Amino acid sequence: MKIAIFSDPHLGYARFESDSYIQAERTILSASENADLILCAGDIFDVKIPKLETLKKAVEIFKKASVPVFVIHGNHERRARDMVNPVHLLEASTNIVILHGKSSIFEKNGERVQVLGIGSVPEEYATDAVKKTMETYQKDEGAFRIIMLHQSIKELIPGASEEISLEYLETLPFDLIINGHIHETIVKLGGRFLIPGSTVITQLKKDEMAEKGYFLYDTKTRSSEFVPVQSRKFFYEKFEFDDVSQSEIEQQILRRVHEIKKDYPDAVIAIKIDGKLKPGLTLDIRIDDQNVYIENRMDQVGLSAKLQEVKTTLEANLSLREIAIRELRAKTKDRITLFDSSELFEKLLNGSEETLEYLEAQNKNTSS
Ligand SMILES: [Mn+2]
Repeated sequence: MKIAIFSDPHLGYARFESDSYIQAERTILSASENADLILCAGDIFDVKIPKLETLKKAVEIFKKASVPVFVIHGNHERRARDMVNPVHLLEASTNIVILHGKSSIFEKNGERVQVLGIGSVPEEYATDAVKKTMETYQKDEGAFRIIMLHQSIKELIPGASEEISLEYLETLPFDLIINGHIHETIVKLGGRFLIPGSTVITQLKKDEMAEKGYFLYDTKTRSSEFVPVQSRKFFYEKFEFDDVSQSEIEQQILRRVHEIKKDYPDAVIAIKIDGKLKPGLTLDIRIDDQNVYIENRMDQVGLSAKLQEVKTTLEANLSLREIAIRELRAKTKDRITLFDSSELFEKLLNGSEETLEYLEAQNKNTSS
């Protein structure tokens, strides 16, 4: 049997709204053609209460599925117990089946697939939720068994602690473990654990340069292939400058943007600028293109230097007032030498009038 697995279409996602619809529809159409069953691992919608336009689109898109579709809800759709979420509405209007804490069997040509779904729960409850569900789970011995989740995974998130672990999931009696939530395509446990990733760009991060699409899993060979779905190209470009002027930066960036646009006119481009400007300059780059996003980190203290600064501050056990005065002193260093930073800080605390009086007095003192 062939099973198509996709996730996180985030229908209605504001920044790339039409992409979210178009790419989800292409996924459903392609999956219907290639698979006997479609699974969607949550975050079908971007928000808990989508606008009517999005709901209508979702119904139209999921109605195009010509094979059964099993889904779970994601964290973006999760609402309090007994409340209606948008996936419930989609189930009431189409043929999709929601699996939350329950399993369903799909049978074709004498072959059975049993899918257990557990929709998103807060991360700290994920392991307990799975354990609890397993207590009542009726394992179908003769079926190919799948569990589908929408959670963070301990081993995949740096610094994670309470998240459910791959180590635990691996011990469960399933042939295939599917997870949503993480928007990047990931394969683990020799192909037994699959994260298809999102079908739309949602974060302007480097990972998003990878192709969007779905997994096509073959239960006979117990292997999968990633089927790309035509989607908007994303480029993540990093620039580093040293001792340059604003116009040099602008020129270089524009050259690269034009180069990309020549091949992909509607590409989304994220540009990260790092480095140092010529002394005394500040960077104000604006590119007149709504698909170009600029992250300006010029002339900022490097991250490690910043961390060290915070550490030193903590160690010094300074009061908020002392920290503020120190910051003010650092900011005004070499620029304002006429008065004392801590004195100025006190005046600022007392209001703008007093500050102005103080500055004027200082000015008179020095010019006379
Ligand atoms: Mn998501």
